[in-house]
Amino acid sequence: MVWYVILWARMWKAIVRETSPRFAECELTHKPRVPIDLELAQKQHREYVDALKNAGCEVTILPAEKDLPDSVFVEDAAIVLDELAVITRPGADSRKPETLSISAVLTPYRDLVHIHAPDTLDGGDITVVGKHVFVGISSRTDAGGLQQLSSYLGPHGYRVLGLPVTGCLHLKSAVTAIGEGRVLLNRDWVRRSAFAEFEIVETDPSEPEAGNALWIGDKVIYSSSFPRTADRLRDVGVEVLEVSASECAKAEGGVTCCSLVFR
Ligand code: CIR
Repeated sequence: MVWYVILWARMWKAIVRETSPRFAECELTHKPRVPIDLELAQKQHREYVDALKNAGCEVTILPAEKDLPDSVFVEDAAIVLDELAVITRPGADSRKPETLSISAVLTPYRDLVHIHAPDTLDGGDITVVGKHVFVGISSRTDAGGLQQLSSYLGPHGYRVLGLPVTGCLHLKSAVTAIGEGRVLLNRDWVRRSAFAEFEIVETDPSEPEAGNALWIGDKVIYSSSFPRTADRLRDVGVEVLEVSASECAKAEGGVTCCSLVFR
């Protein structure tokens, strides 16, 4: 019994939410609105859940939130670290109610703290590399959100650094961790020098949106839309689990956006 509890505690957990039937009404900032195929989006989401399982996650699937078009992007509602979970206050008004159900599902796993009004912060703006927490200052995350996050994480030994995000929605559209001390980044969207102490893999210049990868243990879940950058990942020994993510991309989401992954 004791061993079972220890093994369970070490297991990766992933929280996802089924796609809203109103997904096509998603927020858009940088991309033009193009038709989203809801059935295909739902199929791709199931494929994504399978990839999470293949990467070793125990997956909790929340039911769709009918009236919250972007709620499949659970990443924006919380930041889950070993020590605590921070419930965010998303920058887009249509997304603020998404945090309610995410608080409830995280309660058994972590102590929760909250980003309070008037400040805002989206989980997609947070890239964690070890004890370094990079915070994108974007159209969704403001300086006050950064300050609140710093005050929560500083006492746990995290170094929190704000970085301007240009050209894309969130910091994680531009840079994500793909291993211990290793990042994948698009140098046109984020300051490369901020990551100088890490090993850097750059996105292929023909694939600007390729900076978003979901690292879980010894694997990376990655969109099949970026074959050139996927080759670069394989070249440095990363095991890539490819998923089709075309419909999320139309809503300005990537592979990290659709889950909260933690142990
Ligand atoms: C939004 O604009 O909020 C959504 N349409 C896309 C959010 C993607 N989330 C993420 O990158 N973490």
